[in-house]
Amino acid sequence: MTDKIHYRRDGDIAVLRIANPPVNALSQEVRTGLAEGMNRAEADTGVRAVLIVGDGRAFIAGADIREFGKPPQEPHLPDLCNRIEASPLIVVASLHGVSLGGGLEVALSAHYRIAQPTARVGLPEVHLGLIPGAGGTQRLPRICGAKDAIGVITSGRHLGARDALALGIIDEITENDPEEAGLSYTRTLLAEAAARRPVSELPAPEPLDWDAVYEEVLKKGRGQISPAAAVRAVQASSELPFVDGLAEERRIFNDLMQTDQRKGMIHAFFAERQVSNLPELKDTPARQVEQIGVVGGGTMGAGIATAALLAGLRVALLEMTQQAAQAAGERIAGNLAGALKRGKITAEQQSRMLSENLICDTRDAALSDADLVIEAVFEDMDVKREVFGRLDAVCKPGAILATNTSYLDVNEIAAATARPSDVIGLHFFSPAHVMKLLEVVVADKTAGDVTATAFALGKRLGKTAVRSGVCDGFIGNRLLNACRSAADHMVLDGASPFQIDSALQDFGFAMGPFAVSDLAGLDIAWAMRKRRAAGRDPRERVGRYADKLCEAGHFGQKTGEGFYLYEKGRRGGTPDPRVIDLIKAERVERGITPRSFSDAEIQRRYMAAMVNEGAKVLGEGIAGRPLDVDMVQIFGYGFPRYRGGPMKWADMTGLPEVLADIDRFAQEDAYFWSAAPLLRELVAQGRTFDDLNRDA
Ligand code: T1G
Repeated sequence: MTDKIHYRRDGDIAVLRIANPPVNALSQEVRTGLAEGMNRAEADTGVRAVLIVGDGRAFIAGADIREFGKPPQEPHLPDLCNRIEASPLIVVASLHGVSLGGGLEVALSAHYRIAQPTARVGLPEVHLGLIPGAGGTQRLPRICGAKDAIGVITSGRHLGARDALALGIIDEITENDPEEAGLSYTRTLLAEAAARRPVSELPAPEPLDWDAVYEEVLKKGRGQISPAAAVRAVQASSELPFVDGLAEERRIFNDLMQTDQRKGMIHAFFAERQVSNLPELKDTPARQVEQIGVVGGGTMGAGIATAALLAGLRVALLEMTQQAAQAAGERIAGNLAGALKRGKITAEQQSRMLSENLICDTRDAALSDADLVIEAVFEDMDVKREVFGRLDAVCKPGAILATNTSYLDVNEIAAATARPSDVIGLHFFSPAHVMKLLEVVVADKTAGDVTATAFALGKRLGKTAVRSGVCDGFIGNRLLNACRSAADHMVLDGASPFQIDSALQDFGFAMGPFAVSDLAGLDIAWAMRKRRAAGRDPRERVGRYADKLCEAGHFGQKTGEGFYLYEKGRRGGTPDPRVIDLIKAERVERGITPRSFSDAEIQRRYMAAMVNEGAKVLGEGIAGRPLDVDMVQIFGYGFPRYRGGPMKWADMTGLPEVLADIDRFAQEDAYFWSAAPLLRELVAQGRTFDDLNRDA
C-alpha cells in the first residue's frame, strides 16, 4: 500500500484515508493506493462497506495538475472511478473542504455521499482548458439532469453544501469530524441494509436542444473552447449508453489536452500561485498592518478604502474639505451596498464597517496611528510630493507610505520624505475593490520588509500582487502604451479603430484598446501625450485624431462621446462615424495612402508590440519573470486567460516567428519596432520565456 492511503478497519467498515498534502491531489500514488485499498477491503473478511475520506483540509482537489502534459500512468482515473463504483461493497464518500474535478468524480463513483456544512464541490476543469475526464460529464447529469449539470460544468463554479444537497450531488449534510460522520452514516446504511447505488445505472438525462446550448456556451466563452466541448460530452450522456458516453468524454478530454488553451490555462493556474511568492523575500517578516490611511476620496481612494474595509482593516480617509470627506464616505457606502447586494457581506458587517472601521476626516492627524498609508490624489508630481512631505511629518515611525500613482516616478516621490526606505508604490486598478491586480512598485530605496508587507497586504485584500520596478507606466501601462502605439500606427496606415477593437475581441480580449480608452477617459491619455510631447523623439509617430476628439470635449463614456457614441442606460457604444472622418483628414494631411489590414495582421502586430515591450521590461529587470508580465495582463488588462498571457502566447506561437514579425514591421518603422535584446538572445539560444520562469 502506498503511504498516501491509510487503510483502517472499523468494525465491518474499511476506511480509506487519503493523505497527500496540501490538497490530496490524485497523483499516480494516490490512485494506486485507492485501487489497492479497494482490493484489500473486498478481500478483508467481514468488511461490508468502504468509507473514503480525506486527511487535512480537503477531500480531494482533483487530478494532480502537475502530471498533465506528461505520459499518463495507470491506474487511469476513469478506470479507478469505475472500479470503485463496481465494488460489491457499499462505498461512501465523506466530503469536507473542497471536492473538485477528479475529487468529485471519485465521490460520484461512490454509492453515497455526505458533506460538512462548509464543504464545496465542483467540476472546474474548464478553468484549465479541459472538461471532467473521469466520468463527471456522464455521472453528474444522471444525478441532477442535463441542464443543471451543464450549468455546473461549463461555469466551473464551486457549489456550497446546501446547493449540492439540492441538486442531489450529496445525500446529507453532517456536522462532526468527516471520518466520524462517515462511519456513523455508513453504519446506518448497513443497519438499514441499504442497497449499492451505482450512478452509472441511473437513467440517462433528458435531451436538450444541444446545438442551441452549444452555440450559446461557445459565444459566452469568447474564444475559449472547453466549456462548449463539455456540452457535447453531456450530450453523449443523454444519447449513448454509459460506457460509450465515457469513451466520448475521454476522446474530447484527450483532444483538449493537446490544445494551446490547456497549456495556457494551466500556466495561468500555477503562475497565479507563484507570482506573489518572491524567492528573495522568503524569510523576510512583514510589518503588522491593522489600520490603514487613504489620502484622497475620489473613485480610486474610495475603492481602496472599500477593499481594506472588506478585508477587515480599519480605515482613516483624508480629504481636503468636509464636503469632499462626506462625498468620499458616500462613495464607500455605495461600494459596500454593492457588496451587500452581491452577497459578499451581511447587512450587519456593512454597518460595522461604516460605523466602527471607517473615519473620513480633513485633519492630517487622523493618519497618525496608521500602519500604512496609501496616497490616491491627483496624478501630478508636485501634488504628490507635497502630500508625502505632510505624511512624513504626521505618520508614526515604521508606518509604510505608499503611492497609488499609475505612471509617476516613485523614487522622486520617496525623495520628498526623510524615510524613502518606507516608501513603495501600490498601484490599484479601477474599481479598486473589484479588480484583482495590484502592482507593487519597489523603489530603489524601499526596504525588504516594506515590500514583504505590501505583498502580505495584497494577499489580505484578495489581490494578485505582482512586483514591478520603477519605470514610466511600470509593467501594465508600459505594455498598454506600446500596444496603443501599434494600434495608432495601424489607424494612420489604413485600419479603422473599430476593426481593431473587433479583431482584438475575437482574439479574446474583453474590450479593444479604443473602447478601453473611452472607458478610462480619453482625457487621461491626452494629458499623458501632452506631458510627453516636450521630450518626444521626432521619429515617434503619434496620431493627432485622438487629440482632436479631446479638443472637441469628447472624452469617452464620461461625456457620452469618444471613439464610440454612448446612449444613457445602454451597454456599450456605437462607432462614431465622425472619428473616421477625422482619421481620413489626418491621413491626407500626412500624405498617407491607406491600405487594408486583415484581422489576423492586426492581432499579430498588437501582440508583437506587447511581447516586445514585455521582453524589454524583463531585460531591464522591471519585471522579474515572464509569468509576472502574464499575470499583470490577465488580471489588469483583460488579456484572455486561455492564452496564458502574452509571454506564454509568444512561447506557444514560437519566439522566432514573433521576432520575424517584429523585424518585418521594422522595415516600415525601425524606431518603433526595435526588437528587445532579450528576445533576440532567447531566439539565438533556442530558449523560451518559460525557461526564464524555470530559472527564476
Ligand atoms: N493538482 C496539483 N496541485 C494542486 C492542485 C491540483 N489539483 N490543487 C492545488 N494544488 C496546489 C497548488 O498549486 C498550491 O501549491 C497548493 O496546492 C495550495 O493551493 C480528470 C482532469 C484547491 C481551491 O481545478 O482551485 O481533476 O503553490 O494555493 O487558495 O476530471 O488550489 O503551495 O506549491 O491554490 O486554498 C481539477 C485546482 C483538476 C482545483 C485551494 N481541480 N485547485 O485553493 O490554495 S483537473 C482543480 C484549486 C481534474 C479530472 C480532471 C485551489 C484550491 P503551492 P492554493 P487555496
